[in-house]
Amino acid sequence: MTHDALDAAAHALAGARRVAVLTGAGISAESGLRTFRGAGTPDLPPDMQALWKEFDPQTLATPEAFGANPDLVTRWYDWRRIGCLAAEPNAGHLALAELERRLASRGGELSLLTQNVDRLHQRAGSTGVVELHGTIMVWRCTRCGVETEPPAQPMAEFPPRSPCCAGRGSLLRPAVVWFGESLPAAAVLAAARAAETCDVFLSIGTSSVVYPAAAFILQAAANGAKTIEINPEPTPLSGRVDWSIRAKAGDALPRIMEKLANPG
Ligand code: BJW
Repeated sequence: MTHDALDAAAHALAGARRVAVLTGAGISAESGLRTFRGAGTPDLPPDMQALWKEFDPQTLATPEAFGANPDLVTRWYDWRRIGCLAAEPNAGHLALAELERRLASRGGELSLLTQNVDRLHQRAGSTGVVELHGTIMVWRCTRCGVETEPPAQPMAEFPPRSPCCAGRGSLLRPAVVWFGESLPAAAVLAAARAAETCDVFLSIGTSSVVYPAAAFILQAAANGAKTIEINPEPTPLSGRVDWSIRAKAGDALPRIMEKLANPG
């Protein structure tokens, strides 16, 4: 990680009033949760390699997959839900919560937009988190849409029957956004507003290949914001940001916070 990019990021954040942050699976990697894509490292054990290297998104993360095999899809999501519950927020999540408090204390504002479904930002103390791809912690009835938060142990039956409309053969599905599904309208609106009005946009731990989430940083740049990417690997948008910090979020974010606290 170069000091230049870290210094530039800290300098931009020190002068910013409105900051927008987009996070992806990479920020939770240091909590032990697997990313979907990414180079990974050969020394990672098989059960920590990127999910889409072991599993096929077409048979797990689409409404068609759920329709064809709800048993398989709900078992897979419940397995991941239990993994998320067992994980703890890491230094990257905690630094973002600290940045939000720091900005608020001087009249500024941080909008945290996440593609993650794991709720680790909220558990780290971030508020008003915009969940672009929903959350795995909440499941909803396929018939009436009523939402429920399953208890913190594996579900008892697969596919899970909906408690409200079970008599009518309806199921529970995770309240996540699958490929081909629309993102929650309120989340897209909040993200677009944050991208349009921010002074600095930080993109952290995302491969920047899934849309519309990947487009928000471009929207921010078009509106004059300074843009920063934190990722150990390059992404298709690396060449379009002001500063690329090639590091793990859990290393880079605490160091940026240190520089903000002790400028010079
Ligand atoms: C670290 C690190 C460390 C590792 N520190 N970093 C425009 C163009 C082309 C296609 C489309 C388009 N607009 C829409 C589409 C279609 C589609 C899409 O984008 N497809 C592309 C893949 C080609 N988008 C959609 O379908 C979206 N819906 C939509 O647009 O509705 C309107 C519409 C409908 C119908 C037709 C057309 C439009 C919905 C997208 C839903 C995505 N869902 C998933 C699953 C969620 C549920 C679940 O958890 O299972 O969301 S897929 C998966 O990818 C998940 C993630 O949120 C999402 C993004 O992944 P993310 O977070 O970037 O993670 P990774 O794994 O990809 O990257 C991790 C990164 O971290 C890597 O770069 C590592 O290097 C890095 N890293 N360690 C920092 N320690």
